[in-house]
Amino acid sequence: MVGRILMEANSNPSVPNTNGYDAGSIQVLEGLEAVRKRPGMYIGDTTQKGYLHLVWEVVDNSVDEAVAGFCKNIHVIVHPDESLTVQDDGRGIPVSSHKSGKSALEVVMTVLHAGGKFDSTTYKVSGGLHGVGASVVNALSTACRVEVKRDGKVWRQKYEIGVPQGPLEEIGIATDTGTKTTFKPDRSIFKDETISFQYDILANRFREFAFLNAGLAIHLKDERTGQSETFQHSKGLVDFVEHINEKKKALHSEVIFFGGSKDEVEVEVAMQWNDSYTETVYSYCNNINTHEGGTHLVGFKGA
Ligand code: 0RA
Repeated sequence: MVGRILMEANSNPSVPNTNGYDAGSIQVLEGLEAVRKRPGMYIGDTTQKGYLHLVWEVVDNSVDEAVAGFCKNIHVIVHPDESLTVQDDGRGIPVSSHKSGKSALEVVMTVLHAGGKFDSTTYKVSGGLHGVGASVVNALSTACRVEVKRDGKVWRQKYEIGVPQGPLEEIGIATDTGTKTTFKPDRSIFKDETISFQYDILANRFREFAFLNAGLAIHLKDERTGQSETFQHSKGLVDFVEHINEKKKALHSEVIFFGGSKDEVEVEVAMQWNDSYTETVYSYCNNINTHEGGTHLVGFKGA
């Protein structure tokens, strides 16, 4: 589904003033309305789970950039006011003008399903069954700010509940590239006061990402508590299996590892026997744990 995120010139009191930006346009974002009206359709639910989904959406986009081979570091910072920043050192979301006259960045941030994936050749692999993209996170945030470093410049655009608060602006010079997104979830959507970015849940997912994507460094910092950690595993799946077998007695010291690719499908396997009677098998597809298995696991077991 593709829908624009705009609203009829402020007829809806839940949409903030766009400060004259796009004021001439009666065009508006049914998409934004759809997301805000039925958030569950886009992020599952509006409990703790849906709230964390916002983080996964934004981090997934940076992980995709890492899978594509352009990003080595992802910083995730939880701020004291429960806003959250995801910063990567990838190529930066393109800022060039789209045929609509809007920047590619604005399209990514305001049009449903235009996030990250651009075209089928850019990313061969993209996880996220729920890859609904940054525009959904934007629509469900009271404030969102994206900064892109590209072509020697720093670009920035700000939004409130998905609505741009001005044009994409050039705000400085850059010597490197990347994308930084800061968003503050709208607590009129996530009403339960006990909902928060739980450190351990974030840490566990980022650890898993680091095992699944050898070399990728994910730096987590919680400014609410001062806690911080970097997840990085140069040996990827081999490190993962060693971690899983840490408290067990391995029957051979070296983890068996092999992989290959065919028809643009890449496969990796790591395994190590231990002296227990139970088998532990984890299978993933595009960074997502396939709890119910699949043809990848059937093929492996058959072989
Ligand atoms: C498509 C094309 C290009 C960059 C990205 C997507 C991109 C998206 C995100 C989202 C978060 N971080 C990101 N980093 C990169 C650029 C293609 C090019 O430069 O040729």
